[in-house]
Amino acid sequence: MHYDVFNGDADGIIALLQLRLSKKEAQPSEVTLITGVKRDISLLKQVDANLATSATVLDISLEKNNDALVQLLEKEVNIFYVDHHRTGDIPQSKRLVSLLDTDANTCTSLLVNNHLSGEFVTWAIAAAFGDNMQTSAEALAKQYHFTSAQQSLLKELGVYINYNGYGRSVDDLHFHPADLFKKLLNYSDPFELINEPDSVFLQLKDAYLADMNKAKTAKVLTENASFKAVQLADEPWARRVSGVFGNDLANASPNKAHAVLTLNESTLNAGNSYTVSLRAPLSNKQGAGELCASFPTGGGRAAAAGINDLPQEMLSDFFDSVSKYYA
Ligand SMILES: [Mn+2]
Repeated sequence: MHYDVFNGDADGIIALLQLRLSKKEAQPSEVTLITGVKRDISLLKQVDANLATSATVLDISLEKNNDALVQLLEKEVNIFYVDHHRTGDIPQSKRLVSLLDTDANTCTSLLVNNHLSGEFVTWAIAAAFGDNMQTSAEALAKQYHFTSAQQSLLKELGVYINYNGYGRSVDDLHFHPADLFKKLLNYSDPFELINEPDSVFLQLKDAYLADMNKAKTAKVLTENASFKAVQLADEPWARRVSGVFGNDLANASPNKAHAVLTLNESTLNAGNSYTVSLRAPLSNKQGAGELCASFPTGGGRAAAAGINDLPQEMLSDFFDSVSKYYA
């Protein structure tokens, strides 16, 4: 049994899409898909080490999946691992083939695109836009002579697929990421999907625009020259839109760091806490991962990171350390 393990965002879904559409890759006959909401990155432990003979792992931090990876390798499971998040120590094994690059301007779909020598570059461009890698996406689009109208459509597609990955649980999402992947697998050319009436593209677009419209009412918690933090309601629409809304804020003020916070439902015996998504300034893509990792339940990449459960009493500490870091 082969397992495809992938992040439920645009980058994870489209990385797998390129591999499964490919005529260059040997395709597994029997596959189990493992994915989840974008934040759910401890996915590798869901692979059944007794059933698995091989696994493809995409767009989830090796550091966060190290234990499960080591166990699978010990059980002689062959692993193909492609990712751009923090790696931590990389296990040495002849059963592990990896493409790992933590450069802030690359993403898993771009690494897969290189691996496939551009076989599905149109999809890769959409994924890079979806992961908010504007510069890399535009450079690749230019290299392949896409018009600016085509670029905007691919950007929309990437943003909408990415938007679908955000939520506390898959119940918040419009499509389960595994279902969305299966739908997209019908299109080797994303423009075919974009031009189809009543397509998934249009369904996601309508939902995205409705949620973004609501997000414009977000409360500003703090704002200074280097940092802005806003709070969204604890409702499914807000949990869905938080990530892409953060990208929008970042694009509007490229020299500022941005945080989007949503209040978590208080758990029994616990005070209020926040889910935090932090983006480094686009002009200075560093530090976000370390800043978040210095708080309990935090982590991520240099350019974009998060904290799953920031206690209310640490809020001002967090604001201070982010403002100071980027000042
Ligand atoms: Mn990614």
